[in-house]
Amino acid sequence: MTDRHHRRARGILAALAVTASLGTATAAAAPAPPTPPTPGTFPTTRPHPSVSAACSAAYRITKKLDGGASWDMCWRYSTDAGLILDRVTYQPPGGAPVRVLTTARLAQIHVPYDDGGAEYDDLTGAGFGWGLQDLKPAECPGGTLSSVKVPEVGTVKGLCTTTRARGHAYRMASDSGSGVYQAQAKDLLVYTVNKVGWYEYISEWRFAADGTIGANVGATGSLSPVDYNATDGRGWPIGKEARGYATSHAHNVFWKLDFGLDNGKDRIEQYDSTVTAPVGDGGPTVKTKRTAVTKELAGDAKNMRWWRVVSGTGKNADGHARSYEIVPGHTDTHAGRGFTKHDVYFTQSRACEQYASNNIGNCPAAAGDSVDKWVNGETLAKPTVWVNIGFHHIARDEDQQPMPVHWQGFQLAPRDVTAMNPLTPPDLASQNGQPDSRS
Ligand SMILES: [Cu+2]
Repeated sequence: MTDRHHRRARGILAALAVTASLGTATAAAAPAPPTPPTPGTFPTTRPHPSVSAACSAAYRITKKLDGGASWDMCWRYSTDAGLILDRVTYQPPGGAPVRVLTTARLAQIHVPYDDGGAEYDDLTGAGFGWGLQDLKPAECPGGTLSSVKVPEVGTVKGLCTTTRARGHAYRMASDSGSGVYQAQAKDLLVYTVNKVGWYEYISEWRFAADGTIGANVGATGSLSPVDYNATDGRGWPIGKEARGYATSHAHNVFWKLDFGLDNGKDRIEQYDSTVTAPVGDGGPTVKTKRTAVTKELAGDAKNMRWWRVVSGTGKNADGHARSYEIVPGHTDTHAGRGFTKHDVYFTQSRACEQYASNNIGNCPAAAGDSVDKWVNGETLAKPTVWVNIGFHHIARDEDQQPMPVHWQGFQLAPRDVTAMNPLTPPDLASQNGQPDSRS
């Protein structure tokens, strides 16, 4: 801990974490043999055999949401990554199941302090996985708490699966009379709470009936009590008068997404739109350009720029290639490290490339141990997507005590997964291509 550049393990879990980083990533549940779908989990439709989840009932999450859409996935637990979701499959109402993600999980929470004195890799260097918290039923309202076997810790009632209202799914006034087409939606929520030192991270996945996926991490718990030395201007006074300077720091959260849309080969596309000033009597014009991302890329978020993952095999009923768009939430991109400098990384999938920094995937010595090093010109035959969302945390008086949850994350929005809004009511189903002009 004397070397200021050394990545410190922190808190009471430090000793455990050191043991852990010497070991291998361990899933709580050994891969279970494929089992037939549990009868009754899909009230009206049986999952297609090729996309049914290959896990036992205890490690399977299936939910049919209001409006008739279903989600189906398997979960496992790693003492490094925490919760891992596999074979995430969306089934629109009346349609066939669509495999969206092969595997999705956190890939690091990197916490550098502004004075350069401390820098933590919470997943692979500070015991994130071992810090899984027991949840009380009240913390999982209306849902189910599942038991998670955490090596060296025991069984933790740590996984909540529930639904939560999110308001309107859509609304449209009818063109005849005073009718209104509207639907109130509920999302499927899957979350854990992991304690790392004084922080507690709520790691949440949200699955909407319209096919949207949300990934968010909420940080709560308490500010680190050993980092109250910011008299160098790199903090914020949170005690009486000008005392108790909590040191500012960043939480750079990384997710690792392996898609396999429709069980096929994915490709990546980047879109950029440029806006011109008004020309003559006309208005401003906008031109949108598509760039195929065929080689590994460290991508930077930019105004009017977005990326999507496109299926190489799957098409919707209109003949359009299915895709998911990456929709980042607010981010503070931290320029301090090669792996935090960029907002997305697309790398050729490799078994040893597991964590965005402080990688423990046993890559060859020359391979580097962070995601930026793995962007080295390879062709993206099987892309892995890394999303980096940063939060620069300048503490405030309200952060004590406990600290209110601050959230950071992104969405995966379906783009042409179905030919229309999957929740379209039957009366409007004919309006594909052009809305009814009477409206
Ligand atoms: Cu913080």
